[in-house]
Amino acid sequence: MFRKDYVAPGFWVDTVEMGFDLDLKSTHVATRMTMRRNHESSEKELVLFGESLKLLQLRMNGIDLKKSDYVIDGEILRIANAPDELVLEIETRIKPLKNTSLSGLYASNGNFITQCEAEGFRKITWFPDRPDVMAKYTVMLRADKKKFPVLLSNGNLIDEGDLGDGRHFAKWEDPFKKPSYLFALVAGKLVCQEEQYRLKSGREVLLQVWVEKGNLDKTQHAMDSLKNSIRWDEDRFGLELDLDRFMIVATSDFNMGAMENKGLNIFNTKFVLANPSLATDIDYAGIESVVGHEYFHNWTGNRITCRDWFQLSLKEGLTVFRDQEFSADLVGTATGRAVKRIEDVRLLRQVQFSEDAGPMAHPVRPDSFVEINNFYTVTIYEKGSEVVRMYYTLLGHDGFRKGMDLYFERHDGQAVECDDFRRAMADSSGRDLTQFERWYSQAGTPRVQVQTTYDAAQQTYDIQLTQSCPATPGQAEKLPFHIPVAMGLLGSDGQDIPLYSETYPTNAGQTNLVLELTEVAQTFRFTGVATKPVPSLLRNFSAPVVLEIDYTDEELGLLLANDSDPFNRWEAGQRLMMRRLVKLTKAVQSGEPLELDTMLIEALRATLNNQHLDPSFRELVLTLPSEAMIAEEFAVVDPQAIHTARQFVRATLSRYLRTDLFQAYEHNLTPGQYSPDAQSMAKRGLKNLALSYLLESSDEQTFSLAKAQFDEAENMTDRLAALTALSNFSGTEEQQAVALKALHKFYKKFKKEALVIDKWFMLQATARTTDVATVRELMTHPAFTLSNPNRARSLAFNFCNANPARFHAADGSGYLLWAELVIALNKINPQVAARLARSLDRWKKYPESLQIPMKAALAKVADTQKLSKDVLEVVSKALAS
Ligand code: B3K
Ligand code: ZN
Repeated sequence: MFRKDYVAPGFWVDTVEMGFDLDLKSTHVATRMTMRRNHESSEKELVLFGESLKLLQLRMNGIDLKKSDYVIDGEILRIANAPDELVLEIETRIKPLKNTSLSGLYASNGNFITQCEAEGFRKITWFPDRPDVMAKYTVMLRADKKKFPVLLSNGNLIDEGDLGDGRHFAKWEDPFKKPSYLFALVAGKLVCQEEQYRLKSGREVLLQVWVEKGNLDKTQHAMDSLKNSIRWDEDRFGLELDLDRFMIVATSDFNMGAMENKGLNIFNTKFVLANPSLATDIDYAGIESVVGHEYFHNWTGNRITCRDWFQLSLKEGLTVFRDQEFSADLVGTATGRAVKRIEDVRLLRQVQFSEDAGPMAHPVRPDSFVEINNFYTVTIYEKGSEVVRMYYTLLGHDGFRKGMDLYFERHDGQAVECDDFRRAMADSSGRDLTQFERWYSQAGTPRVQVQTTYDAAQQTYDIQLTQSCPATPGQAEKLPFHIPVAMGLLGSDGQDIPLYSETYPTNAGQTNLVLELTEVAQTFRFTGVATKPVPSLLRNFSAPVVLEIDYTDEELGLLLANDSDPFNRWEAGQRLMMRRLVKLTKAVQSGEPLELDTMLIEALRATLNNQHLDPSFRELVLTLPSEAMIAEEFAVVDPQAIHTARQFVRATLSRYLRTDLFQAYEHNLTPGQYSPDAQSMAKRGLKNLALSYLLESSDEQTFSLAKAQFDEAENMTDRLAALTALSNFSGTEEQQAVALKALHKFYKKFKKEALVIDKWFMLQATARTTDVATVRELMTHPAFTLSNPNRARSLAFNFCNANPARFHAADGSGYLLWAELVIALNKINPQVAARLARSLDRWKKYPESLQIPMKAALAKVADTQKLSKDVLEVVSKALAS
């Protein structure tokens, strides 16, 4: 599929009426739609899409169509010579129970669930299943009353009743037109927590969170998050909930996090269910952000949707930006915002930068794809959000809001393109954003090189910025981007100095400035600079680029201790660490002795003990770059050497900061009832980081600290942190036995809680001692199955993606396991299989000795019979790189 080939639909659909006779084995679907010709389209035939359907009946304007009246070619059904206005009636039969792809209509624990984005609706009925066809839906659900007491679909419930013969019905009407990917139905044994909620306008709406029986004690946080989301969108963007009822349904069988179906969001249980004894602080934060994300889609995605799937980031990038801002606003404090920003940037750098540097690299608005489901990527989501954030940085808070207002004013009810969003931002601000378009069309992570010159006699300071962008598949040459570089200058006392630049006269005297880099190279001159300053560039990570700048250790120390921009303060610490981690990795490779200088240790000690800093910020500063991040610093990756180097730093810090770490542990206890508020979460975070460092030292004192925390924990955050520390502890045989016992105890205690058992698998998948053999053994555990995506991710994905030193075993056994898993998953669930397939994207970055077995594993997958196009696209792009 190519973006340039877009053709508007030959026919519009105005209304869709659907009737479902729900039966797990065989469901009958009757669809009646009113259609009219789109005279502006060059597509003259009536085109419908369908997949895995049994077509029973096709009727046009009341007349049964004969086989000769239409052509079915794979997934496409064409009717030539259709009249300009018509009613099309279609009857199909589908098999939900056999549908293990979790796309379309499928069964989960005996309930019916749907997932239609991107192209799942065509597994329910023949339909012009493309996002630019928006229609109004009325849905009649009929099912056995005992087995399926609850019947839900989009919009408002307009009728319900008994059908006799043990069956009942519910009729739903969605007053808003929508693309088919937002269709949803849910039927089964479910219970809900519900609440009437008053909007700012005074209108009352019904909010419901539906779960399986036994889970009602885990819905409060999702409900609170939903109410916070509704309020936030009113306050920050003036956007009100447009329905009288808003429902969330949780299912344990789901391919991703959640889905924004109109008025009937369907969620992975992971992002709904929580109570203190089962969910961690990270889970609580995840629920808040995903509930927000799906709710915000109601305006950015549903009311205004995408013209075609190449525009996916139009809704995803924007909605991620909105959910990031939501979470940041809820914390409220400046440090809280910075902490959220740092976490988001860490993800971007670790996963998106890596994607941008591999065979699947694609622009935020891709030009082609084989399988759209492979393009729900960190580039579309996270880089897409960074692109939206750059408008925010360039236009300011009020300017951005104006742009959003204009976007809604112009496009409400339409299916549009990324360019329409950019145009709204440009027109509302009067700014020329033509060059900004390259952020959508060019893939790759731009590099910005910094050169500075200080002239003491003239008191001038020049910052020269040079940009470049590496080649990506299909894009050898790149044109310069429009890059906002937020910055400040620090004096030798660490304080911001006032900025005077001829380029930005209206900002004279301010301490923060956004430089706009639009050419390959530009020099920005600052005047009246009394002493040589230390530059703080790309504040708050104002653009998704790699900033190449030569700082001395002293300069980084100054920034870490003083920068008024908390993001860059953290960044300075990361640079200090990275410099050493790279050096140490090289030392491991060449067999030199490993040493860590006191400069870093003392800088970290000062941060750890700085009571003026928020504990969550201190936790982030003290967290070493991940092994994956360190790998990005090397042309050829040596996973074992990186692991050894990083472990050495952890162990050294554990030894030198022992007293400080014990103190941090003691100071950040959170006695009393668990609360997921920012302050308590921050304390637990720092305390548990201290614990994990302390357990790098193998002695009885650290061991019993973790053991006691495990035994006495009253919440999952503390319990899991302790168990993780114990599982990675290398102590005496006796201690190992105790640790193993704790692991068994944990399993026994929580074996009925699927989400906790996922954690149990995850913890083992990522443990230092877990090798391929351990994973194979865990796969035979009765609780393990590849059919459930959460479970598959907990063990298989975590091992392949988050335990690099073990996965990249020298004998290639990790890759063999990977190939077996991808092949097995391909039969069950192509979307999930294709995700796992991506673990070998970067095979070219490894030494020859690993490349050979990696390539063999990729080839093995590529040669598999009946390979889905999902997996085929991923492995063939990897092999071609
Ligand atoms: N829009 C959905 C993702 C659908 C993925 C389809 N393979 C969730 C979200 O981004 O909110
Ligand atoms: Zn989304």
